[in-house]
Amino acid sequence: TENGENDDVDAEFGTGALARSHDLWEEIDRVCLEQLHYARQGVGQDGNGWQIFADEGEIKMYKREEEVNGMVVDPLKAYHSVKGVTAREMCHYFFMPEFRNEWETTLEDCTILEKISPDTYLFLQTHKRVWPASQRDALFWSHMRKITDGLDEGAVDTWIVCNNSTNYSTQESKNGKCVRIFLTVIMACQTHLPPGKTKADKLTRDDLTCKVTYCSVVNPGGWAPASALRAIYKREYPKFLKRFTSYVIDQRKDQPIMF
Ligand code: 18C
Repeated sequence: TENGENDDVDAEFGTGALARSHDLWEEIDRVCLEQLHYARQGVGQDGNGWQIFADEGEIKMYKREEEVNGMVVDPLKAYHSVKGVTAREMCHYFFMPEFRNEWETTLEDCTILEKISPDTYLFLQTHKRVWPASQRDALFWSHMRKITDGLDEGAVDTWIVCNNSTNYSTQESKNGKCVRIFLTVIMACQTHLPPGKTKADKLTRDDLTCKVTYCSVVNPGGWAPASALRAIYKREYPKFLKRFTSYVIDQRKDQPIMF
C-alpha cells in the first residue's frame, strides 16, 4: 500500500500464515491441498467416467454422473483459458465478497459470518429458489492462497480459491426454511506469459493468458428430481463461467496488472 500500513498483511496474504491459529485451520489447509491435487488431475481419456457436456470456444465442461441416497451429486470439472488477466486477478474477484453480486446470478443474499483472516472468510449464502423445490442456502469457508509448487510449463504463478461447507457455525438459515446444500469448490488459476517473457518485463494485458480449472461438487441437501437438477447444472455452470470471466476482464482492462 502507498502509506505502508497494510504491508505486513499484503506480504502474508494468501500464504496461509494469517489464519493459522484458527480452529478451522487444519481443515482449511488439508481441503485446499486435496482440492488442488484433484484439480490438477486431468479428465483423461474415456473410461474414468468424465463426460463433456459443454464445449464452447475455450470452455470445456465435464461431469461424472453420481448419486448419493438417490440425490444427484455429479462432480463437475471445467476448463477455461482467459486472455488479458492474471491468476491473482481471477481469484481476487471470485474470493472478495463485495464483487459477488455483480457476477453470481443464483445469489439472493450473502452474509459474512466471520472474517477469519484477510484471505479466509466464513459465509452464509442464500440462493434463489427454484420453484417448486425448497430454497437452498450454504454455510462455507472460503480461502484464497498462492501456490508455490507444481507450475505447468510456461506458467509463472498459481492462485486458488477453495470454498467448502462446514458445520463449524450452527447458524440457521435466514428465513428458517432453507434446505442446506453442501458444496466443495475450487478455482485454480495459472498465469501464462509468452515464451521468453517474465514478470520482470514490461508487460501489457496482451501478454497475459490465465488458465482456469474450476471443480465443484454440490449436494442438494434434500431430494430434488435428478432431471431438473441436471438441467440446472447444464444451464448455470456455463453461464457462471462466461459471466464471471467477462466481468473480471472488464474490471481489469484499464487497471495495472496485479500479480
Ligand atoms: O462457485 C460459485 N460460486 C461461489 C460463490 O457464490 C460458491 C457458491 C456455490 C454455490 C452453488 C450452489 C448454488 C445453489 C443454487 C440453487 C439455485 C440455482 C438455480 C438458480 C436459477 C435462477 O462456490 C459459482 C456457482 C455457479 C452456480 C452453479 C449452479 C449449481 C446448481 C446446484 C443446484 C443445487 C440444488 C438446487 C435445488 C433445486 C432443485 C430443482
